[in-house]
Amino acid sequence: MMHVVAIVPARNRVDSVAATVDALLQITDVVEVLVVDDGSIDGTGEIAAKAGARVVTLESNVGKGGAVLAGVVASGAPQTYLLIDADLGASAIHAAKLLKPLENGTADMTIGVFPDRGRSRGFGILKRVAAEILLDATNWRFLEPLSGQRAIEGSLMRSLTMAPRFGLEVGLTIDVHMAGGRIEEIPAEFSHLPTGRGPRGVLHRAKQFVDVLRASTSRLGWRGTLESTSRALIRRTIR
Ligand SMILES: Nc1nc2c(ncn2[C@@H]2O[C@H](COP(=O)(O)OP(=O)(O)OP(=O)(O)O)[C@@H](O)[C@H]2O)c(=O)[nH]1
Ligand SMILES: [Mg+2]
Repeated sequence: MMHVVAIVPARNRVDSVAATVDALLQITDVVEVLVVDDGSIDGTGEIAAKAGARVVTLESNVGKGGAVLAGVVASGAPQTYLLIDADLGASAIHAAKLLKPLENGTADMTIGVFPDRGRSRGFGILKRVAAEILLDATNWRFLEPLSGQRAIEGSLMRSLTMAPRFGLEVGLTIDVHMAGGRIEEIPAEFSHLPTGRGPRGVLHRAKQFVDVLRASTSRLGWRGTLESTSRALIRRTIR
């Protein structure tokens, strides 16, 4: 049996956080679910606590990377972390699959790959840019470079510097690779609540874009980031 702490960064997810917590608590190795309430104004923290999570409350919004770091700091020293988005709801139960390779000692970080139908209905451009950045950094083409569903070996996670805001995932992949960690993508039957293509979705993507480029620039330099990004964008126009 492993000793797993699940960290769920959440901002205004009163709609889905309770079901997410509930599902994670059903996973045998999960000893605690830590919801980091990042300046929510909709009662996310209260409902998460009612569902059985320990809640870390951040008074004002610090962003996903900072919230996960706050979770790690509050976590003690578990053997393994699960990072799970608050909008997974009941499908968070499938996070159990992410733990297997760590339990077997064949990976240091696993990344959950959504089934096609559960994928973001975003624009795909950011995903392509992130995939290209990670290809250059790691020599591996990731299917789901932005997936926030991960299992990570505990001491490795505690040794890393989290990239701010939505740079978190790209930063983690680069940093785990640089630290010599083995990374594996695992298909899992997750589903989430996509932001979609409306104004909120566009704003969300724009913010994510800036954060991903920042995470890349601070790790690979601006020249490398520019190269990967332009290659991803040019390929998109040619197709
Ligand atoms: N800590 C923190 N978490 C956030 C913030 N914004 C979003 N999140 C959380 O990050 C996770 C992913 O956010 P989503 O809005 O689902 O983003 P996404 O899945 O990349 O976007 P879509 O594919 O469009 O759904 C969820 O658990 C959110 O609650 C924030 O400002 N701070
Ligand atoms: Mg989502």
